[in-house]
Amino acid sequence: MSEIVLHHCHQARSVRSLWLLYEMDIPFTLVMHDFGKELRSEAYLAKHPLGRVPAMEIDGKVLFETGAITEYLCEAYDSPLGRKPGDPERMEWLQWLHYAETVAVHGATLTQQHIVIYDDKDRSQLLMKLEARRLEKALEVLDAHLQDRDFLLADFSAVDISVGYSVYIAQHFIKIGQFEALSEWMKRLQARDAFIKALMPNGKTAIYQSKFYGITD
Ligand SMILES: N[C@@H](CCC(=O)N[C@@H](CS)C(=O)NCC(=O)O)C(=O)O
Repeated sequence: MSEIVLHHCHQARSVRSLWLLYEMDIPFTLVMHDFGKELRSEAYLAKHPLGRVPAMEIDGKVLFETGAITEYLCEAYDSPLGRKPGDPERMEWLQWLHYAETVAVHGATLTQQHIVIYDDKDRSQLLMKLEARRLEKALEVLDAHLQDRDFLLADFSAVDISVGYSVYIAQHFIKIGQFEALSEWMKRLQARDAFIKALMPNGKTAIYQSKFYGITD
């Protein structure tokens, strides 16, 4: 069995890896970081050259990028949450795995605009509007896909985790109640023990202090 260490910040993309580890019931060590300067320490930059989370140490080697971590863990542990080459759902599994980042980048830009930049004069209303609209369109695609199914594939899989985290972030900027199938899917995901555990308050500062960040004008 591999020795796994996950570097994580509360509510950051590393939630995907943490949630997956809990779903897979794999033993690991969790190293929590504060979101901010701590990630730029020399020690952490040696693990992730951009000082981002997650970084996962696996038997002394470091792997970063949530998509790669998801694919690696599912393969290495032969998990039913993955879809191996040759599986009829392999193509769709890969598509949603990467779509998770298409959704997340809009959430990340909006996080930067609303939260990381704290002086109003430095924010761009235009960028916030544009990104909120692009995020909404990306959610529309998910809602349409989820019309007649409970999960992105036939059963719950690792891609529900990857995309689910992106929608968790999106909820801070877009009212997802307008998307019925997407909202029901999110409720199913948020009720899972592993999701609840991965997002449990843990003494570290939350990135999202408010439930919703709207555009002011
Ligand atoms: N595509 C990467 C994105 C990683 C990423 O940007 N993580 C953010 C948290 S959501 C981060 O660590 N930001 C810290 C920073 O930029 O200082 C992945 O999926 O792992």
